[in-house]
Amino acid sequence: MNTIVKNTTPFPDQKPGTSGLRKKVNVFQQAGYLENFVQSIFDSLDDFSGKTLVLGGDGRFYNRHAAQVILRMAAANGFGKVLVGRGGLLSTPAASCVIRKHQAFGGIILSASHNPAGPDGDFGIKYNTGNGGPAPEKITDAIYAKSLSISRYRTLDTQDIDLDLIGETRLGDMRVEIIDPVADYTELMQELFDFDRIHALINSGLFNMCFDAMHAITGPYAVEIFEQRLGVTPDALINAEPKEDFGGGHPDPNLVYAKQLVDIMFASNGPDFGAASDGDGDRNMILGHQCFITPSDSLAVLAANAHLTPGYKQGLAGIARSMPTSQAADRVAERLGIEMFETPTGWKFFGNLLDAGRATLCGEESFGSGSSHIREKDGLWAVLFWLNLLAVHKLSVRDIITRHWASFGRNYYSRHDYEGVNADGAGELMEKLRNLTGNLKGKRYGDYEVAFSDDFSYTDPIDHSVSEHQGIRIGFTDGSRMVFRLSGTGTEGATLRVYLERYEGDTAKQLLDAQDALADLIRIADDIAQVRHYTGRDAPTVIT
Ligand code: VG1
Ligand code: CO
Repeated sequence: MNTIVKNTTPFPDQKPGTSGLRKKVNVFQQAGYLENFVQSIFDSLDDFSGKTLVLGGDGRFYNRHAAQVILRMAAANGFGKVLVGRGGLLSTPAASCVIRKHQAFGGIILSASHNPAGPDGDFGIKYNTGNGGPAPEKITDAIYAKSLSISRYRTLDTQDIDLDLIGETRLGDMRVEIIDPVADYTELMQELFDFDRIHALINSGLFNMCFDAMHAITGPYAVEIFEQRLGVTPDALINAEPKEDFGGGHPDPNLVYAKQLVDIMFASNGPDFGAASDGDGDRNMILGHQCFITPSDSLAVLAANAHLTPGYKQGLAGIARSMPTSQAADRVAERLGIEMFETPTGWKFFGNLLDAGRATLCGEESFGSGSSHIREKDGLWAVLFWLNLLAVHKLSVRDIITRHWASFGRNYYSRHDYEGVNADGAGELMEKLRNLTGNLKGKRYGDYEVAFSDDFSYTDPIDHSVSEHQGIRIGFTDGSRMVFRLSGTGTEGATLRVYLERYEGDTAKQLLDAQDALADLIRIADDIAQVRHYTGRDAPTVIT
């Protein structure tokens, strides 16, 4: 088996976004496109010869092909060993878990997360470092720079290997070990949560749940954990069979795209607890019977109750949330007397805080929560965390959240997405807002007075790296906020995200519909940013 060096020319568009490189499948199918990016990753890393790489993905179309290409290139570039999930599969949190547990040099995850899959859908690839977390900007910038000047890549002249057979084989001088994608992850979950207690709740006859895997990667994980270990009946798992095109769906666990689950949960005789995860298994949506928990509230509830679970009974070092995430968790941190961090959007910004032991729980408003157990957000972890709390409190999901609000106050919250809008218009909107930020302070809009406004810039407290232009924030004197930013994960046009938040301390006023409670702010946001004008849209595509 010979190493071959192939000549290639750069592609100009291989800049990783919020979470790796995501493009339409047919972009990845261009000759050399995937190879260029993989070689650029390898060329950006310190010496890895003889070391171990982890490889797996969410199982979408092109996953298998890409896994074979990457294996050949890893061998030709001198890795000593690759750990691959059987079938080329690993959920994002499981990949992070495997990297850490086996002390690998790093890992490559094949996923475009919740973006639709299939030959006409999206594909994605990202690199995670030895701590199990997404590569920081220093590395993603280096990868992009390499991709712009690449002239050759290394691969092997060899056949595909069988990815479905657990065990070890060789590819050139490199060992390839095919591992059970579910085992290490399941073991970690059992260390963190009280499986006996959850098992007792599930088998009490008084509790019903429904988990929606959305035909994506969490299916096999849900079967192993919920069915085999916790005794959930098979009918409580829906869409649990992974498909290469995610069943034609959009595996984004929110009220719009997880409609089947939402309908089940809001039916008059619906289950007590419902949850869904996304394409690569790092997101979660939590529902009670006729009750939706916003991801920001979920983070606050997990933080306030963490000491009741085995994995977090020592308490939390600190909490970190992305900037647009509501300030509900800040109130919990304040009461607990622990540090609170506000980072830019994207899990990579939590890595240093977790590594330094400054933060234990992290969360994003975009249905992401996680902890120091790994370095990615973790969908099933959040579901198990909630199940553990339900088993301890013996309360309904609705009671848990209303008691939380009564104790801490409620941060009414909503995100309005304008998907696939004209990129020039969206850019102009942001540019105009950026120019406005200097002159908004003191301005009045109805009952609201602007207290501050800026383009969010973050200085990492550990390595002091600075990330600028992370979204326009407008804060009001009563603590309400609005945030505007453009998505960094889309593959078509631009997506404008508008995040809205208002605090309500009065228990009597905490049970309004979020859209009603935020109606004034929604109007003000349109007034300030001229959203309709610049997007040409009358209403958001998705409201969460
Ligand atoms: C979105 C979310 C962000 C999340 C990212 C990756 O990014 O807003 O919070 O970290 O997706 O999640 P953006 O740039 O489109 O707003 V996932 O589940 O796609 O890995
Ligand atoms: Co995801």
